[in-house]
Amino acid sequence: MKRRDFVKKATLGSLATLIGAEIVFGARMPEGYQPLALQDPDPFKMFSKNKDMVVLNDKPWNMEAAAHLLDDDITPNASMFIRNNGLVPENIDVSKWTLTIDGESVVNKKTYTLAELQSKFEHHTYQLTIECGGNGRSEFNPPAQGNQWTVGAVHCASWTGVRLRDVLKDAGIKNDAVYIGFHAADLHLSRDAGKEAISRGCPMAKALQDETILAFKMNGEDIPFIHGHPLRLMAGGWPASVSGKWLTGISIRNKVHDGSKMTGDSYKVPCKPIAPGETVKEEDLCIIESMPVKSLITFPKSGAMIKAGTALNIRGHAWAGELEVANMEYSIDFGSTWKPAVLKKPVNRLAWQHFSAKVEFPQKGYYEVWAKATDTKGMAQPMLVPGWNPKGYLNNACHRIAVKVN
Ligand SMILES: Nc1nc2c(c(=O)[nH]1)N[C@H]1C(S)=C(S)[C@@H](COP(=O)(O)O)O[C@H]1N2
Ligand SMILES: [Mo]
Repeated sequence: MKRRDFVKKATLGSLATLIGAEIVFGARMPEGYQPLALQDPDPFKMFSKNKDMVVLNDKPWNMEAAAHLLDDDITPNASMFIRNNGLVPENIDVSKWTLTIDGESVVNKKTYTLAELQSKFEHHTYQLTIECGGNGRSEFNPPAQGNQWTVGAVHCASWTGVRLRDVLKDAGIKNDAVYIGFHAADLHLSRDAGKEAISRGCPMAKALQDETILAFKMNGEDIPFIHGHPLRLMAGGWPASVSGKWLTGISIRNKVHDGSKMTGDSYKVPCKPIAPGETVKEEDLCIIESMPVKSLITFPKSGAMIKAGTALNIRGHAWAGELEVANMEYSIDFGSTWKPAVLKKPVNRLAWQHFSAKVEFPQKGYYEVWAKATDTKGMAQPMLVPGWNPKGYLNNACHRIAVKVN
């Protein structure tokens, strides 16, 4: 619940707890009045986020990480970006939470409580990379509307839950099933209960993969509220918008799911490349599926200063949607020549991979270190911003940091 909404409903006692002191003349406050101390919601405290995170929007809440915050192998909550399309759910009651499996292509419509889901199906834990389709949008020219993500709308936490496949099979999948769509408890920005903030999905083949799970734990604990507590669909390697938070339902569809943000130009790119600024017809747009190969230098921070004659140990992560990263390289001469970095295998499919390199600089001066990943199909990250598209999706250009050698 947002602090503003909470304040409206809170009693004097709970207000005092939030402020951390007794409100001495509290009984004389006009009804509904918000004490000044609580008028400015602090998203860093509210969502337990690192102070270096950047707030892109507060209605809905959108926050991004900086590259150096993503240095951990397993992303902690404090550094995970937040992307909301609507208003976060109010009054979550875990004991009454249910998940309904329905749709044209379900054999038996079924509703499960959380306890049933957890006791009936086997548990699995996977580290899963999810990246917002719009990560990197801020670099497109002409600019694209939407949150101006730089590089920080990606995370790779460890998620525990049950396989979506096991649950769908328990309800029964008809032969004509082609897609699933999720339903969630957050509210449309208009607060119109008849509209869903977001209801996306994926083809059956993705829904039935081992790693596609209904998660109830993140990094070994309850999923943080803002990341989808108490239940979240996790579809690693695909645009993060498929990974529905606050999950209440899955529809098995006999056609491509047509929920909110599945239709129109949402999460779609031109099927064939277009010129920057060109308009595209809706029928020439394709739904984004697996995300493209990409990497991030998480150490050091851009702007690092080092002494001449010392080597710099850089490190970071690389990922490639449904694929693995096969090769990792770096350049200190603006991409003219590349040297190999050390690249590790993923801990499981769809988890990002760690890389490191010992970088040596020939003389004092200003350098940039660029990092480039190549996937198992031979696709490499472009050095500059790739294919312009109206909504600014899929910018997987090489990440770069500035280094000064003194
Ligand atoms: N219910 C619900 N699920 C959602 C969203 C949302 O607004 N509501 N946003 C989606 C989008 S666009 C992204 S990028 C990811 C962000 O996940 P995070 O906030 O845990 O980082 O959640 C996805 N799942
Ligand atoms: Mo997103």
